[in-house]
Amino acid sequence: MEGYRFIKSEFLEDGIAILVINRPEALNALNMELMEELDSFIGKLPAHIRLLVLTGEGKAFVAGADIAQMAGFQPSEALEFARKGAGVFRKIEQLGIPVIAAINGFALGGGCELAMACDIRIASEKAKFGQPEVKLGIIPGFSGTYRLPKLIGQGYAKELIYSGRMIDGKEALRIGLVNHLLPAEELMDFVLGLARDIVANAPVAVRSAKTCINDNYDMDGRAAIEYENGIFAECFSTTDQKEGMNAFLEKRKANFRNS
Ligand code: CO8
Repeated sequence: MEGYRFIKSEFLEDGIAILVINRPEALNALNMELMEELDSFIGKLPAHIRLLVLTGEGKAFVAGADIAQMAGFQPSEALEFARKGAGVFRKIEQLGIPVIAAINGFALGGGCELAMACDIRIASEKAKFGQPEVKLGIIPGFSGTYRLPKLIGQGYAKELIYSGRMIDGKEALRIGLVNHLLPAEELMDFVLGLARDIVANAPVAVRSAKTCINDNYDMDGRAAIEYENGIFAECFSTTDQKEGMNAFLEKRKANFRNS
């Protein structure tokens, strides 16, 4: 898509889109304009796109919110920016297609929070992670205090948020912040391989699984299981369920239609 200053994109033939945060001179720091662009891009994703890969240009994924822009904020402006960022990240989390963060470099503060809003995180060995906000006299403001403990547990999340310590990919892998760690030159091939595996599956089923996992997060166990039962049953009203099962029984490759 054209007309953006801080993001660029590529659309691959399998319905895979790559969104690159492209402000390398400031290590892809998120300012309000960049956040608006992200919001607009996500809102205008073409209907045939089945999966989005998010990555950064240069040596950073995203090195956080733009400190130069935030420095003079009044509380009301900080609230507006925090709500904007949290809202955009929530839209990414709830997008009807999977989103993979290909973490090529620094993922700090708002950058780590952006990665956590994605469904799957795959990192290069050059990546570094952290929530250094307390070093700046603030706390995570794009939902980091909500998502980090859910992802890696309260104990480790508190250690990282209170200390502001930067961790490397190996540690991020060990604590479950990322799923895989790869040499930098292999990152994109690995991510696209996984992306192609995912888009080969029934799109409605992948979308339903995402909805289920996301919504179950905030439910109690009994409600979550009941909710899953309902969504599972709905799959049986789709042509893709019939196609998937018939293809298995007829020993052929399924031809899914996203319906
Ligand atoms: N904001 C603005 N500019 C940045 C940022 C940032 N977060 N990160 C890097 N830059 C700029 C640098 O100022 C520098 O600009 P210039 O060349 O004009 O001096 C350029 O990018 C290159 O950076 P460095 O020279 O510092 O590169 P190094 O390789 O030496 O260091 C680091 C890399 C360690 C990543 C270092 O740049 C750094 O510490 N950056 C800041 C990291 C940080 O603190 N991030 C958290 C920000 S706070 C946040 O994200 C809160 C989210 C919630 C907000 C809620 C809304 C109110």
